[in-house]
Amino acid sequence: MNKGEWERWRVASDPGMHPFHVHGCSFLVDTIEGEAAPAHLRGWKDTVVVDDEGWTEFLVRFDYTATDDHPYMYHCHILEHEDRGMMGQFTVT
Ligand SMILES: [Cu+2]
Repeated sequence: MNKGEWERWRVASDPGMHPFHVHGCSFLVDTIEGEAAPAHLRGWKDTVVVDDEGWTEFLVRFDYTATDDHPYMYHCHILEHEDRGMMGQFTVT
């Protein structure tokens, strides 16, 4: 991912509720299953709930470098889900 550039991320859910969290940024929820985000989900977020096999899209930008030695993470905030693999890392250059 390139520092200072906006990206549109789409996060989809399997059954269940998943509070999806990204490190190193705040983001703007744009759409939920193609519909404009409701008022209570607008504004800067670092976590968004995705559930019931739904999906959401948000706009994200990273203003700080994250290296292979110190990458950022994204993950579900439910510990059991993290432990089962709902977690990843990425760099910003
Ligand atoms: Cu989860």
